[in-house]
Amino acid sequence: SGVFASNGGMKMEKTLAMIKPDGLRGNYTERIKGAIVESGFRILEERIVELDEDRASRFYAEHSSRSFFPNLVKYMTSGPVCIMVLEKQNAIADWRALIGPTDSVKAKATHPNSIRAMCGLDSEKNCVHGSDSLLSAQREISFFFEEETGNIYSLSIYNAYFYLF
Ligand code: IDP
Repeated sequence: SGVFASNGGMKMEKTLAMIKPDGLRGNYTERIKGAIVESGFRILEERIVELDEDRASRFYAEHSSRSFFPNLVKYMTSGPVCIMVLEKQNAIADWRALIGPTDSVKAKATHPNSIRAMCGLDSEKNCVHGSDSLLSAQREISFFFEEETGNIYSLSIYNAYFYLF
């Protein structure tokens, strides 16, 4: 019985977390990272990047036909963002739960302990991002950690390489 389902059936997962420009500007980074660590996530990677219009548009390509898209791209290019890869059992759903609903006003009303309730402003400026599925998590992690550097290796191989050299 120690071999199967010793973790209640939940899988070890990686997800992409981002502190958006308003989060960095508002000095929420340390509080957000505190909440991340207290909730049992390991921060595997962390990097500050500035998105240009092209990369922000590609990151949010699925919303390109929405009326809020031009403003979303402006917002996401208004300053640096902090990209993190988080690991934990059930990381994808648990990180989404910790950040709270998209609309920060709703977050304050219904999820007062969420990160968006703590530092978000409205339905656009909601201070953090989290992958919404396994497929998005894989796409978004490689968007920032493989595509940009041209690195074709998995994160674990990348980390092992770092460890060895
Ligand atoms: P999510 O970030 O909670 O997954 P999505 O629906 O994927 O929410 O939207 C992506 C981002 O686009 C949101 O985090 C927010 O910054 C922005 N956004 C979403 N809906 C609206 C809206 O109705 N008005 C303005 N901005 C929005």
